[in-house]
Amino acid sequence: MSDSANAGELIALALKRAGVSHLFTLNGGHIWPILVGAQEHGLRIIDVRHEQAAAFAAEGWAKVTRQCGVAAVTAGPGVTNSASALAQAQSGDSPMFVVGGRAPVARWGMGSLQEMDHIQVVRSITKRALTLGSAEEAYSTAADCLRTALSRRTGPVFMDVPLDVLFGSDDVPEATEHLTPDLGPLPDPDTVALVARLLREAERPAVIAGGNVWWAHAEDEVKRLVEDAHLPLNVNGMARGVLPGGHPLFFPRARGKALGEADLILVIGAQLDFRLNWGQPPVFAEDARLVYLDVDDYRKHRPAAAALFGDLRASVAALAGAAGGIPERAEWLAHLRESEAAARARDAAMTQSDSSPVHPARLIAEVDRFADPDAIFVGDGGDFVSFAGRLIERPKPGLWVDPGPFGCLGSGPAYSMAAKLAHPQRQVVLLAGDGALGFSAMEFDTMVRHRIPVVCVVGNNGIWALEKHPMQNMLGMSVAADLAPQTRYDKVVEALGGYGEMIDRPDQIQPALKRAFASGLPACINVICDEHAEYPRSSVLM
Ligand SMILES: Cc1ncc(C[n+]2csc(CCOP(=O)(O)OP(=O)(O)O)c2C)c(N)n1
Ligand SMILES: [Mg+2]
Repeated sequence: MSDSANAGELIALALKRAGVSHLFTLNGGHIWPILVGAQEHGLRIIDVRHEQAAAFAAEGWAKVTRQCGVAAVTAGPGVTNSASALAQAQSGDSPMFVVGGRAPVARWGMGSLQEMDHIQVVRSITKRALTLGSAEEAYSTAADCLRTALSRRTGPVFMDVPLDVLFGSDDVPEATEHLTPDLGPLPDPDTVALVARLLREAERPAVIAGGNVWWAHAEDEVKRLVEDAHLPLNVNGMARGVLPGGHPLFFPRARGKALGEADLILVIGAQLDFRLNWGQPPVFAEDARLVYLDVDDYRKHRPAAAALFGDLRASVAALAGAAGGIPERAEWLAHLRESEAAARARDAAMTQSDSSPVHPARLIAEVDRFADPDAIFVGDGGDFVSFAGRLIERPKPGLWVDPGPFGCLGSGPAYSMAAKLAHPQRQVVLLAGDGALGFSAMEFDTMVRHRIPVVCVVGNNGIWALEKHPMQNMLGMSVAADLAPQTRYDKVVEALGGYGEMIDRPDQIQPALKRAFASGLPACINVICDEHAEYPRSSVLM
């Protein structure tokens, strides 16, 4: 390496030294020095077919590794194509860094190719958005962007680099920048003691844990807290798997009772958004006292009896230490267990259906039965993913990835490829609705070229079910809610060099999965599903 390098190389070097191993991208002249720098410094470059996939892959990388995922996209349309992923990362707190090209400063305002002030567009969907001012700042600013993405409330950071700045050069720095993320203040001991007292006094305590538990690496601490203090747990977002299915303190199917009848609710790393009915009845009991533990007070719009904001892992650990030895509320837990068991029994009829075309719940149950305990499931779709989210339980967090509250269809193929790249030894199963798969099926070409053998199972019902069924229920009719029946997505994947087959009976599912994994190729099992099998939804998602 020579003593000086252009800004592109310096950015690549900062990434490499910060531990970034993969760069998701799609070519464009505005980012050539970054691509050349990445190649020089040994980052694995995964070039996709649409910038949306580059940015979603970076986000997916973050979701399965908790490292900052990185994408480089060209100026103008490259950046606008990554906007959905930035917004999804912002609403799901995924740490990612998107580097964009930018028209040169020297001709700014004169109408260069793809000239656009990206910052105006991405400011509201990122934690931080900036334009690099000079090659001298390239290395330290890139390192600082990674640190920002991983600090406090984690999230997406965007930096664009004007073409003339990118070709400017500076000395290569010797060591890496200081990269330790800022996790926020440590918990106040008096507040910890207060929360422990509230817990001790509560008769019907309950816990809801959300995605920040995952981002803060606090899953073991949450487990310790609920086990030591005998607290019933519900989870959402990336906190899925904090307790495994069947754990005596885990109540995914009795959430309504646990939170709706509690007198004290610990909200740990979760937002009071639509998923929790904004913290209002009937999901949250009207007169329950609330306690917040999170990195900050974002979306905590209900008064609380106490709050610990800051280093979430340290807060939960402190509380677990202070709350141990609280006696079990046997009656409360028995009441919840009864409700949990009844709800699980009700699902059996769906998961055992022998119908052809296949009931989506049966398909999900079969895939779940087939998969390894450490398999990573990626969900991308409507009702099909709702069935999966309800029926598939993971033994650990990080083994279930979905779009989160932003809900962007089409993120699945990119999330899956990132998951498989991060964990090559594990099975990665993409559960895709037929509608969802249409958004980015061309990424199977990326998977073929880069040898990323994800197995995709399509719940092919020929409709946009999550819209069609509610539309019919609410409006008595549906518009623009149909797809073609039995579209050959398997042939699309086969044509791109992958493995594909189409099936329509439940007994064909296990053998097809076996063949798909044995092929060693990116694969698509296209399963014709019953379009009338409606997801039993209690509310319209809005
Ligand atoms: C980018 C984007 N466009 C539209 C929607 C609205 N939407 C949510 S679910 C859904 C239907 C999905 O259909 P499919 O993937 O076939 O799954 P199914 O519901 O049929 O199981 C639609 C259109 C969305 N969430 N994201
Ligand atoms: Mg569908």
